[in-house]
Amino acid sequence: MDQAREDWSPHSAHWGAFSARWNGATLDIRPYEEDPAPSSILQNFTTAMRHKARILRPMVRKAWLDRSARSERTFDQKFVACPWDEVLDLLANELSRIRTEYGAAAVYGGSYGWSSAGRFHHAQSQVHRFLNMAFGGYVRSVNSYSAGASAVILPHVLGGYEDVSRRNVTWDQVAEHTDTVLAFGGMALKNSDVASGGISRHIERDAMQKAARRGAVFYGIAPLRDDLPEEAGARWLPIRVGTDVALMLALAHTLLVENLWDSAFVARYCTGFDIFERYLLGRDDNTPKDAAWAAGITGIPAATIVDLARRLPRGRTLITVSHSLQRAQYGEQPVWMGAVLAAMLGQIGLPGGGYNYALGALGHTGRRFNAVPIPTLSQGKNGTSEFIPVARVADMLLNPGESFEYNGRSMRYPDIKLVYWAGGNPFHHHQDINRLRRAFNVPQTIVVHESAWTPMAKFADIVLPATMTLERDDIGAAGTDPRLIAMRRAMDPVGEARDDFDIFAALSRRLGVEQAFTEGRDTRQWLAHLYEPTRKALAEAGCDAPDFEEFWERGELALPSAPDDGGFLRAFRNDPLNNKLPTPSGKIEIYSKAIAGFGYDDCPPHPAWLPSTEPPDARRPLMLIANQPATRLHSQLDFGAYSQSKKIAGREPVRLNPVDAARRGIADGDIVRLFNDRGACLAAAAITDDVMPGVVQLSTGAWYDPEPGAAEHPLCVHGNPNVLTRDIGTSRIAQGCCGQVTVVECEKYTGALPAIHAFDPPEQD
Ligand code: PGD
Repeated sequence: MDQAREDWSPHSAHWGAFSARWNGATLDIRPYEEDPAPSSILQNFTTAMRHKARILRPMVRKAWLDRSARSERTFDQKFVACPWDEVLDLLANELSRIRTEYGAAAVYGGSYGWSSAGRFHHAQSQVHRFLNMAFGGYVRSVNSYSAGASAVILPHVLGGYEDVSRRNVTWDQVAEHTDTVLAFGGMALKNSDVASGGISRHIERDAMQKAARRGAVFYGIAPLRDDLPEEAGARWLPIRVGTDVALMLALAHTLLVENLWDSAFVARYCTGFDIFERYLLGRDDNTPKDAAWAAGITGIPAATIVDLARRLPRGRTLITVSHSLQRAQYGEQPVWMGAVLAAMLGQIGLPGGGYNYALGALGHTGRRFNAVPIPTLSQGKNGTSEFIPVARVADMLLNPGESFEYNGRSMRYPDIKLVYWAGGNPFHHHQDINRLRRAFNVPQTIVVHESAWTPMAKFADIVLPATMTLERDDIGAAGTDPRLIAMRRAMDPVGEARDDFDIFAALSRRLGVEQAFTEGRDTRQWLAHLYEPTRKALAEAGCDAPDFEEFWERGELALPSAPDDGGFLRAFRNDPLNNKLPTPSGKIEIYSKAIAGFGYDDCPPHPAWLPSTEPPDARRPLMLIANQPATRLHSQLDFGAYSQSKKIAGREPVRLNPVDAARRGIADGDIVRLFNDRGACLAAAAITDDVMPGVVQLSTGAWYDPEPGAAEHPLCVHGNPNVLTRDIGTSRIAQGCCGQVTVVECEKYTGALPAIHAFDPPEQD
């Protein structure tokens, strides 16, 4: 056991800056003192560092080593420990074989995942850099599981994604100017607790409270009451899952027919309203999208919709649409329609008004950008042009050579022989895990760097133990956070764990590209090198700009913020002729000729109501919301103290309404089985009227724990909702992930309770 330490080490995680000190048994955590609302997720670190789930040494799947007898990968096969030198030789040979036999386009290095906050030991950047230098490239992925649909549709409609979500309305503007916030999908604090690269101050709670005290009214349009924090004093409008577009259309319809819309704004700044207007009024389909029509779809009374519409033009109104709405089939539609509704209100570009897609989705949004660059590791040049939209990974592996559509292009899936993953957990993040398991049985070899025995590590062939963030030095920084943090190592690496960088440096040596990969620098020299552009920019701006050693000694550095100028939407509003939007028309596209040209019936050329092709029915009557967890980031540190403290008898809680619970004879704390045609999992019932009737909510991130045995659809005994979700693209335009919602049934589990093995290491030979 490591010796207790006296010193506190400054550090940072995606969920906040903090200091840490090893007390000989656990880690003491002290949140960053200037943070007004530190995240409880920090407490996961306390017990995590020496947990049994940590990977202690390199391991190789026995069945993979014994190639002649290679069987299907399963989660209960044995692993063999392998010394570092041997495993690196083995892997270097395997990489060379794949490159010689199949070329770089046979390697999937998409390796999606959040990994840890440091800007140098960022696992995804490291693996991409390595594959570019050592392999001539790899098949990459584009977009994210967070914003798969919006990242594609928003550039068509408003000419950008970053500028609409991050460089737009700030929390200061909301606190000062906004009168009404219409939050589709809410703005839950558990989401803004997190910002990739780190965050020194969580400001959202106080900003919402300040606005509410000034008289601003927040409407939480969501199936869950707590999608907005108590401090917002919100009016909750429970809405049937996946029907927000119908409500938005009805609001637009009322604005139009009661002449409450800003026709001058639409005429000056938008294109295509006339075509959309025909749809809204039902000129061609005899279905006016009015409040009565929407009431039948959304479950919100028509009078409530009309009253809400009448309120919107009074005062400063901000429309927000959360990521969750677009992580569903046809997820492009609410993102587009939110912009159209805001355009009809004519406030886009005004302080605290208009449209801010995904405000509050992360701690990056609603803030000013830094006026200086932050450290970034160059990933080199990818010599392979092939890519997939990130959530199509199982499709790709299962269907090599098959064609698919993406954003107006017809493309083909590559034939993948080797998968290299570092810093992500697809058996947490991907949909329809039973299908994913089949897909990950296709490649010849799977390599994973991990710090813990996640299900992805247990499904790999070669598993290399990576250090956890607190076991190495790094720099924490985000483009919208005013602090650069010296992330000092707080303890020694567990077992034989190595930094991802050191693993890739050793592999590069074997492959003859060490100099290209390391550029002759060790970690400390890299940190100083990456720090330099920030220091230089600070000096040029006349700010405090210490050299690297001094910054490291101090532990943090203040970064100046750029002005709160409203971004390109404000500039466009102020001068639309000289500051055209980067759309084909230079305006807000209510109708898109480009999208019309794609001819996709699952993404028409103006926003429209497209009902899900898998609605609830008598067999699967409940809508499951599989949202982001409040007790951890995704699946990271699910074995940590805070995440564990919120489980019920070790299983993930599923929240359901008392009406649905009573109908099924389920009591608080009962173990229940959630199921549909794709799979089943156990979870523990938490009964609450914060969840509307007809809805159950099970957050993502409980590590997949299949009951042992050969079943094709094994029961996950721990509570991973992705055994239930649908693995389809949002539409042909974006092919985003649809993990947020699915139909299920829920019953009290009466069988013998299977033990939870999610955090046990695999058996060793
Ligand atoms: P994490 O749990 O953050 O999930 O998916 P993602 O794969 O990012 O996984 C990160 C992994 O990196 C962890 O296993 C951690 O141990 C490992 N790691 C951390 N630091 C290091 C390091 O330094 N080196 C190495 N080698 N490994 C490291 C998140 C994804 O899930 C996202 S972003 C979203 S938005 C989606 N959300 C949903 C959803 O809402 N609903 C469903 N059903 N599904 C989703 N999936 C998506």
